[in-house]
Parts: sequence; C-alpha cells; structure tokens
Amino acid sequence: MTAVQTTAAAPKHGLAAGERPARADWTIDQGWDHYTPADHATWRTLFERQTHLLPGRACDEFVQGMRDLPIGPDRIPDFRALSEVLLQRTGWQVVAVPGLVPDEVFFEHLANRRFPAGNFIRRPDQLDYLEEPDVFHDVFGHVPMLMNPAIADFIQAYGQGGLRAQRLGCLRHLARLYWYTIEFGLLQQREGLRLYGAGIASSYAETRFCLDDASPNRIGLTLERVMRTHYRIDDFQETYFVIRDLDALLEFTRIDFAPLYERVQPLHELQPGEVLVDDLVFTRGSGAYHAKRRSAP
Ligand code: HBI
Ligand code: FE
Repeated sequence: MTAVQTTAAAPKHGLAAGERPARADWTIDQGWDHYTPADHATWRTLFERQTHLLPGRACDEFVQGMRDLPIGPDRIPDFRALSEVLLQRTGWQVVAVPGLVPDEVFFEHLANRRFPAGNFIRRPDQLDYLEEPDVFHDVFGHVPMLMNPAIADFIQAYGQGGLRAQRLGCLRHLARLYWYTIEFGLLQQREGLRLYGAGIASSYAETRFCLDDASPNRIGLTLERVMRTHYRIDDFQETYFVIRDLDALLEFTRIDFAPLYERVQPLHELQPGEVLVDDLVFTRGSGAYHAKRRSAP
C-alpha cells in the first residue's frame, strides 16, 4: 500500500466535518512535546525498515538529502530543525498542518516554498496503509528531496501552476504530473532505475514492488503522456514513469503549460495500466499483481 491515499469517502482535509482551521493558512504548531514514547517508537519502526530497503533503490539525491538533515531513528524530527537546514540549502521550510489541506491552501504554501507536513503519526495498526499524509510520509518521503535544487524549484512551480490550473479548469492534468513524479517517480541512474517519489520512499511494500516486481510497467515520462493517464489511489501503481534525471523536472518549470492543456484535453484519457505503441518502454509489466486483485472475490 502507498502512504498517501484518498478515497471518495475520505475527508478532503485533516479536520473533522464542520471544524474550521484556526489560521487561514491551515498551519498549526507541530506540538513536538506532545508526541508520546509510542509515537516516537512508531517513527523508529518505520524509519528502520525503510532505511534497510533504500540503499540500491532510492536515488543518490534522496540518500544524500537524508544524510544532510537532522532526521534519525530515535525521534520524530522537529520541523524547526529541519527548516533551519532546508532554508540554507534551498530556501524551503516545513510547516505543520493537521493532514490534507484544501488544494488552494496547499498550492499557496508550495508557491512560497513552505512544505505543509502532517504533524501526526499513524497508529501502529496503520504501518502499511493510511489515507492522509502523516509526518512519516511527509518528512521521511518528501523532505530529503527538497534538499535538491531541481526538486525545490519544481515543487514551487507546481504550487504556482496549481493556482493557475485551477483557474483554467485543468487541475486534474497537472495533478497527474505531480502524482507520477513527486509521489511515484522513478529515475535513471548509472546502475539502473532508482526511486525518488515520496509515496514510494515512505512505503515498505511499494519500494520493492516499483523496482523489483515484474508486474508494473516502467515507461519514459513525457508531459502529455502523464497528463492523460489516470492513477490509482488505492493500491500500487500499474505504471511508473521514468525521468532521465532530476534536471528533467527543472526543464518543465520553464514551459508554459496552457498550450499543453489545450492539446491534451481533446485526447482520450488513458487507463493506469495502458501501454501505447510510441511509449519508451523500460519494462513491459506482466500486470499479474493487479489482474489477481481484480479477479479476487
Ligand atoms: N494537502 N497536506 C496536504 N498534502 C498533499 O499532498 C495535498 C494536500 N492537499 C491537496 C493535495 N495534496 C492534492 O490534491 C493537490 O496536489 C492536487
Ligand atoms: Fe506526498
């Protein structure tokens, strides 16, 4: 299971129905002193099992970012300590939010180089699955990559582009790009494919599935291809998209997406597992995993 998922029935944000945020930007205090020993122990469990899997699977930039940050197994990181290092490196900060926030609030933060991170940690019975982004997904998965200048600029541009895409009525196209890059992206490294997406990096099972399993497709990413492609929010991806390197994302920040949206809109949308004749195919997946799921009673 992936770390961040929403379903139709799930709340659209991290507050109970009818509850209003105290601050207009939805930020809250991290409340670091309120974490219990059990919370820190959950962090340790998640941290240690991921750290075993990541060598040879996470890209060099992820490993380096992790190394340079005050993140370790012993305790849930303090966002102020993370922000101190991030601000120096790429001008980003981590701010606490109660969970999912409305799209425009999310975009406004990203456009200003603030990364909204859930302050809570999953319960011990949710180690492999939860619907909202918690501190493990957001900090372990996303923050190391924010140390990279290309990712730093790309996510800021996503915030700016998200506000614009909302006005243009094209948010679903842009959201697919974020999903298949920042959340579930793979990249080419000298030694082979590596992961950089936070949804993968924070998921024990998907870290192996995305690279080691014969089931999923692995396809070269182009903007129009991902903008047309539905994604799965309730299970592993059927297709992972591969970029040449992180600078490929930087190039996307220099492109005007409005004409792209116009080209993509009349094209038929693609199912998560589809492969096209002109795709650059790294792996043609067997599809076995999802086929089995679909035939289950
Ligand atoms: N809020 N905290 C949080 N984290 C997200 O990843 C997030 C969000 N709100 C909206 C959202 N993502 C997506 O629906 C947009 O990227 C489209
Ligand atoms: Fe995420």
